[in-house]
Amino acid sequence: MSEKFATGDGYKVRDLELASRGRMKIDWAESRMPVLMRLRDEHARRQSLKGMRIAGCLHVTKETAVLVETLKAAGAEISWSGCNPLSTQDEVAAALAAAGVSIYAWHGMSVDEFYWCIDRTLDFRPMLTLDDGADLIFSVHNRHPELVAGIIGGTEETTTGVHRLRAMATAGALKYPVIAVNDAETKWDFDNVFGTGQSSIDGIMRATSVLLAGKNFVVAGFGHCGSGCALRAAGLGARVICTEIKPTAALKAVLYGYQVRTMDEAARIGDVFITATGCKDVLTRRHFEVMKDGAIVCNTGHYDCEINLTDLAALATGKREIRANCEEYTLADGRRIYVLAQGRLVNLAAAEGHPSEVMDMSFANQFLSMVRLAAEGKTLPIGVHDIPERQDQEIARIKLATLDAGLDELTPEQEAYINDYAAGT
Ligand code: 3DD
Repeated sequence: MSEKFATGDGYKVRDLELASRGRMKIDWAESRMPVLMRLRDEHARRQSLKGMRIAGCLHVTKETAVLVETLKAAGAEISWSGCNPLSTQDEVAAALAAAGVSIYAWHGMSVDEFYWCIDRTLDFRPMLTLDDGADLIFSVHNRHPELVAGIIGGTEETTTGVHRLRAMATAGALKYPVIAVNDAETKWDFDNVFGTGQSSIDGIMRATSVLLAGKNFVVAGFGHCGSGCALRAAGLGARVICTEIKPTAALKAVLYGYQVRTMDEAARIGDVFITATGCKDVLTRRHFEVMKDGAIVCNTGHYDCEINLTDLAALATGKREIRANCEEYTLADGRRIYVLAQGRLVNLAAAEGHPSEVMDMSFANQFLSMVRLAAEGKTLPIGVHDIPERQDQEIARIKLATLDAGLDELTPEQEAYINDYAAGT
C-alpha cells in the first residue's frame, strides 16, 4: 500500500477521500447509541466542557467517533490518537479530520508512529486525558512530566489499563487523579462480557470463515472477557475448553458447564485458541510444538504479549499472509499454525470492535467522567477513583428506557424494610 497520508494542520490520517464512507459509519453508530446522544443534547446546551482541552488515546472506531463528537459538542477542544496500531478504522479517522477534529491515527502504524501520534495529541497541553490501556497517561508521566501541572485528571477504559494505574498509584508514581471507567458496572458487565464475546467471534469469522460448531475452542482466561467469548463460542456449537490460573474463575467455568484444562493439555486438542488473560506468554513454544495442524490462535487482551510470536517464528520454516489478518506459519514438520491480527486485539483489528449498543454505556461513563473531572477534578485526590453507583444506575435506567423492558419500584414499606436491621426472623 502506498505510504501516502493526508496531513494538515492538526491531523494525520490515511486518506481524507474516505471521509464520506466514515461519516455514514458514524451515522450508523449514532442511531444505536441513544444514551450518549441524549447526553450530547443535554451537555451541548450546558457547554459542560467549555474551555477544556482533552487528549484522547482510544481505538478510532465509529463508536469512538460518536464519543469524540459528543465531547466536542459539549465545548471541549479535542486531540486524538488510536490506542492500538491495528485498530484504527481509516474511514472514521478521515471523517473526524474532515469535521475539524485534531486526529493522528491510521491502520497499520509502527510502534514508533504510535508514540509519535500520542505526542502530537500532547502538543496543545491537555487539561484532561482519556485513555484505553494507559499508554497516554504513561507517556505524560514518563516522557512529558512538564505537562502534569496543567492536567486536572484522566480516565481509563480498560481492565489492563486500570491494573497498570492502580500499580502506579500503589508505587506513588501516579501524579493526577484518574477515574476507572472500566470498573463501572455498566461498562465491565456489558462491554467486557457481551461486547468482547460477540466482537471476538466476529473477528475470528471475518479472518478465517471457519465453522465453529464442533470445534475445540480454547479460551485462556475466564474473566469478564473470556467468559463472554466462551458464551458466544458455545452458542455457535463449539466445544469450549477454558484455562485459568485463579481457582474461583476456574470453578466458575466448570459450573457454567465448560471443560477446564491446563494449557499444556488444551494445546494438544484445541482447534481455535483465544487469549483473554491480560498476562504475557500464555501460548509459547511448548504449546506450539504440540498443536494440531491447522490450529488457529488469536488474542482479545489489550496488548499483543499473550501469544509469544517470537517462539512461533523460531519454530517456523515459512510464513505468509494467507488471508487478510491471517498469517500461516509453517513448522519444520509441515504443521501449519494460523495467527490472527498479528496477535493483537482480534475484535478490533479484524472486525469493528464491540457493537455500538454496548459502547453506548461504556462511553456514557467516559463522557460523564470527563464532565465530573472538569467540574470537580481539582478537588479529587491523586489516585484511581471509581464511578459513583448513582451514575451506573442512571446510565442503566436511561438504557432500559430505550429497550422493551419494565422496571419495578420499591414501595415505601419495602424501602423501610431493607434498611431496618432489626427486622429478623
Ligand atoms: N473496544 C471494544 N470495542 C470498541 C469499539 N467499538 N470502539 C471503541 C473501543 C472499543 C475496546 C474498549 O472499549 C474496551 O472494551 C476495553 O476494555 O478495551
